[in-house]
Amino acid sequence: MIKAVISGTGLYTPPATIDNDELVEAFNQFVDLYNAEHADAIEQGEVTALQQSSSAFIEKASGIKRRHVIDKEGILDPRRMTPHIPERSNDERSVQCDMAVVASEEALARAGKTAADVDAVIVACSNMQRAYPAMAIEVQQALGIEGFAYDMNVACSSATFGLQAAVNSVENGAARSVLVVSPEICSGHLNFRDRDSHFIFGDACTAILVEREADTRAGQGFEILGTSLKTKFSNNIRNNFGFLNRADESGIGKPDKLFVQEGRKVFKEVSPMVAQTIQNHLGSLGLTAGDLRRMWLHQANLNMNQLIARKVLGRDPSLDEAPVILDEYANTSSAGSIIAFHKHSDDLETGDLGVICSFGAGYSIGSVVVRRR
Ligand code: CO8
Repeated sequence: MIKAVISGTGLYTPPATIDNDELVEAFNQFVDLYNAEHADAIEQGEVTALQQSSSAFIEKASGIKRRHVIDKEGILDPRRMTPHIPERSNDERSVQCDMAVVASEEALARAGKTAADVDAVIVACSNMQRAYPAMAIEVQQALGIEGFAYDMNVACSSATFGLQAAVNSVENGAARSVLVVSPEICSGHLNFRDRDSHFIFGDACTAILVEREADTRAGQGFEILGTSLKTKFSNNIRNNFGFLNRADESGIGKPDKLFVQEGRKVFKEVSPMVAQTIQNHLGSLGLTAGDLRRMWLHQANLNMNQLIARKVLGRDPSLDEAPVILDEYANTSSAGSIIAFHKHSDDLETGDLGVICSFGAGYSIGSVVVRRR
C-alpha cells in the first residue's frame, strides 16, 4: 500500500504588521468621525452611537497582539477601513498566486524537490479572489507543474480538508505528490468598522507538500497516520458575499457580505466538537491523548485553544504541547494550524506523535494525525 507523508512546508508572511494599538487608534478615529457625522440622529435616538474599541479587550478576549496584512495603509485610514490592493491585469500574476508561489517554493526546497516532482496543486482557502479560472491552475502554471489543479473552500478547515484530498490522491496513485496551498487574504473580507470582529484576522499563505513515502528520504518529514473530517451546518459564522449579490440591489453594502459571526456561540459550540473529534480520531487509530507530543490547533482564539487542549489532555497544556502563533498572526483562517506546524515541528523526534486540527465556519473540523519519521 502507498503511504503518504508530509515532506515539506512553506510560509509566506506579508511584511506589513498592525499591532492592536494601531488598529484600535484607527478604529476609534472612525468611531469619532461616524458619531460626529450622525450626531443629530444619535441625539434623536434614530441611530445608535458606535462604541470605542480597546487593545486590552482584544488581547484578553483573543490572545491576539498583532497581525500581518497585505496592505496596512488602507486598513488604518479611518475614512476607508479596507485594504487597498490594486486590481491587476489578466496578464499579471494575481496577488493570491504571488503568495502561493513563495510558500510553495519554500515547501519544495524544504522537501528537496522541484516542480517536476509534483503532479497536483490544491489551492485550499476561505476566499478566492476570483470565480475562475481556478487559482490553483494559475499557481500550477506559475510553478511549472504538469498534471492537475483545483480549488477548494471549507473556510478555516480548508487546509486540513485539502490534506485529506492530497493523501487520497497520493495513496490511490492519482498523483505522486500534491501541493496544498492556502493563500489567505482575510483582511479582504473583514469588516474593519465592526468593533466585535475588526481585530480577528490577518493575512498569510502556507504550503504543504504531500508525497509518497517511497519518494522521500528515510527520516524525512511526517508520516500521515490518518485524517478525520467533520461538518455540521451552522449560521454562526457566515459570509453572504457571492455572485448572486448583484441580482438583488437591496443587499448591496449590507455587512453580511463580509465575515460575520456569533463569537460566543461559536466558542461554546465548536470547542467540545473539536475535542471530541480529536479524541474519536485518536481512538480510531488505536491511540490516546497521552500519546500526543504536540497539538497544532487552528489559531482563532487563545482561550478556545486552551479549553480544547485541556479537554483532550485532561489537564492544562503547555505552550510546547499546544504552540501559539495567533499572538503574532491573528486568525489566518486555514493557514493558522499549518503556520503552527511549520514553525513548531522541527524539534520533534522520531516516533513523536502530533495532531494538526483546524475548525471554523460550516461548522467544519479537520484532524490530521502525524508521526515524526
Ligand atoms: N473593544 C472593547 N470591547 C469590546 C470589543 C472591542 N473591540 N468587542 C466587543 N466588546 C465588548 C462587548 O460589547 C461586550 O460587552 P458587554 O459585556 O457589555 O456586552 C464584551 O466586550 C464581551 O463581548 P463578546 O461576548 O463578544 O466577547 P468574547 O469574550 O466572546 O470574545 C471573540 C469575542 C474573541 C470573538 C470570541 O467570542 C471568539 O473568539 N470566539 C470564537 C470565534 C471563532 O473561533 N471564530 C471562528 C471564525 S474563523 C472562520 O471559520 C472564518 C473563516 C473565514 C475567514 C474569512 C476572513 C475574513
